[in-house]
Amino acid sequence: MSLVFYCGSGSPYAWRVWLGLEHKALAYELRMLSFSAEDLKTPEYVAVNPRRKVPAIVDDDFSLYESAAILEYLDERYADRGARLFPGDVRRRAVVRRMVQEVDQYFAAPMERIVDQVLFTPQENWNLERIARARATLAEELANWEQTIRADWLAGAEASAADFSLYPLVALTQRMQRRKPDLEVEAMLGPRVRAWMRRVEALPYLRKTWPPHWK
Ligand SMILES: N[C@@H](CCC(=O)N[C@@H](CS)C(=O)NCC(=O)O)C(=O)O
Repeated sequence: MSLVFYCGSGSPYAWRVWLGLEHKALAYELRMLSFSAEDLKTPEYVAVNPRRKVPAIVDDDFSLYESAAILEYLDERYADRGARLFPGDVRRRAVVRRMVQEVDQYFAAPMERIVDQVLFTPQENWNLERIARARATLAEELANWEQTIRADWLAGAEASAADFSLYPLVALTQRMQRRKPDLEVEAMLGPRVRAWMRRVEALPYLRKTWPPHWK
């Protein structure tokens, strides 16, 4: 078996796959691509992911991109390894899939709008109204997650793809605050979300997957 994981430091989508690989205790080769060196635009990488984004994996002769699909693939292909990312029970599995969708549909979009402004736009050109609208949406979403959490993990007693999808985006939101302190991210985090974050941060492999340029 040869499993190659193409990652980019700080990408929340790549980070979820990294957490998934570690959770399942899979052996993989990490290839950390550089956005600034344009590694994602090389013909070799475009052959793996024509959308020129991370993450992607190559499992022997099979390439796959899109982080949510990768998590499902890894869990099914390596069902007998490590812990599950999606529960075996059909209804519980449907709930985890729903949560991953909710993260991608409702949390990721405003997060990307903030990243686009705060990280990739010179400060003098920031659209403060756009940032404020995105922040308000994130605050609403975090309030929803605060209500959703009823156990140790988002979908119950065990960590799942849902936790690995949401956590990197919340961590990235906190990171944005370093550039724009009045985002007041901490004010958006309720007690259950905070306790959940501490549980994710206590996972033995979390540090290993921390974005290298954040360390
Ligand atoms: N829906 C994709 C999103 C992947 C994505 O947007 N990756 C970003 C990094 S966070 C990327 O590679 N961007 C490169 C670029 O736009 O040049 C997934 O879930 O895998």
